[in-house]
Amino acid sequence: MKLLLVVACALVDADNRVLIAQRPEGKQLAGLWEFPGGKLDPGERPEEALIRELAEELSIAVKAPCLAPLTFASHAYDDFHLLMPLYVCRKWEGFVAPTEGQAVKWVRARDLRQYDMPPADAPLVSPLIDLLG
Ligand code: 9L3
Ligand code: MG
Repeated sequence: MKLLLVVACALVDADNRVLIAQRPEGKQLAGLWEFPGGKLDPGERPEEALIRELAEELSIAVKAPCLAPLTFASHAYDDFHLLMPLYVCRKWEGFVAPTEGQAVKWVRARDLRQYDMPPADAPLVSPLIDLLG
């Protein structure tokens, strides 16, 4: 099975809330709430992909994504195996402005379970609650 590498980010604001984005209509998994991110371009390092994806999707410039992923999602879809590190980031420049028409929300970690998430993202919630309370 093909391995797909995707990066995701838990953006955390000053009130310890985490940003989730709703996948737009027309995309796979439309309507589900995810941690923003996307596929690595060929040869790209994960941290570079994270900075690029958040600039493209949310118009922000991430500064110093934490050095190591908090955890990894690993999920086998029908046609590919998704491996996705989750980075935590508290520093960025600019204001979050979604560029793909996606809805976004700032949510306390413990409230994340109230949102329907892709199967890869849902298991990332527990480690985030452990980190953020
Ligand atoms: N995906 C799952 N959870 C996420 C992200 C950013 C992506 N938090 C999955 C959805 C798609 C694949 O990874 O199957 C590629 O993502 P995109 O490029 O369609 O956003
Ligand atoms: Mg994306």
